[in-house]
Amino acid sequence: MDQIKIENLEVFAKHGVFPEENVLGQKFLISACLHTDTRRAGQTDDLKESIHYGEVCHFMDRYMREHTFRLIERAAEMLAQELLLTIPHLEKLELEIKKPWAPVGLPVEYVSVKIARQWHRAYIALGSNLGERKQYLDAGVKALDEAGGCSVVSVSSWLVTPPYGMTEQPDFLNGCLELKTLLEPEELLEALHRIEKEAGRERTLRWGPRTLDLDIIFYDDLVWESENLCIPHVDMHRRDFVLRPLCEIAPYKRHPITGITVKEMLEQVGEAACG
Ligand code: A4P
Ligand code: MG
Repeated sequence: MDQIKIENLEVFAKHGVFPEENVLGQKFLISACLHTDTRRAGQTDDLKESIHYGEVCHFMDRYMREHTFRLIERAAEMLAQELLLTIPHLEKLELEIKKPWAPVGLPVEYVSVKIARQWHRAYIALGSNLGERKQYLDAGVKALDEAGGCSVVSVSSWLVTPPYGMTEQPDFLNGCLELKTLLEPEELLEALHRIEKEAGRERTLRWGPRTLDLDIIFYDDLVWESENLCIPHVDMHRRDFVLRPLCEIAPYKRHPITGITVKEMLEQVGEAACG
């Protein structure tokens, strides 16, 4: 990814732990490294294909002046999030906020916080086999699109599938979607649980009937295992009801452990079922 850099933009703002800092204000220096693909702009000479660094400077200046935070950690977190949400073509950024007049009572050139934040791509499997199944899935898509720091990129069709695992239950309606998100994996899982709960989901039986089930299938090329979360989803490569809709929106996405594409995994599941 290419980079556009802004070094030491000077802003007068009122962030700090001491009340005087919130009243009097002081100087901050902001540096940002914007990761984006500049190739189209390089070929066409068209600013709309790139990031307008002047606009970014004014955005950062305005945001820092119009808000007051105690910590520069918080200022950096919020500013990075707002930039990623607002600036077209911005995929990732490194942001440093320096505080040259920090009240430490000793001679120091500056103190600073530097963070890196980016958009992530996740694939989410949706399933429902109770009540108005289509409405639950549609509501799940809408809720995810409206969740903070999330934007739905594409959605598969909804497919009717026979129950897998516990077979004595109604047929499912299943689908998959691609999500652009600023949330970290555990935060995304929390958001999914909140949306399932809003759909009236009750966790009684494992693999049992549910109004709405939302599982993380992939998150970038992350391989992650913790007590609550396993990415990629442990059983996805065996599940026709995940692979078929996923193949509609991401046939060439590779499993980060096996290197096998979704399309190939789907073919393997079909062969296993046949023989
Ligand atoms: N968890 C771990 N990894 C993940 C992940 N990648 N995404 C944990 C989401 N959750 C993950 O899930 C149990 C716990 O798994 C979560 O609390 C989370 O911390 P759950 O949704 O509470 O319970 P569950 O869904 O009953 O269990 P499980 O094992 O997730 O079941 P599945 O895998 O969701 O299977 N047949 C058809 N045709 N279509 C279906 O959609 N779904 C199931 C449920 C069974 N048969 C089906 C279908
Ligand atoms: Mg689940």
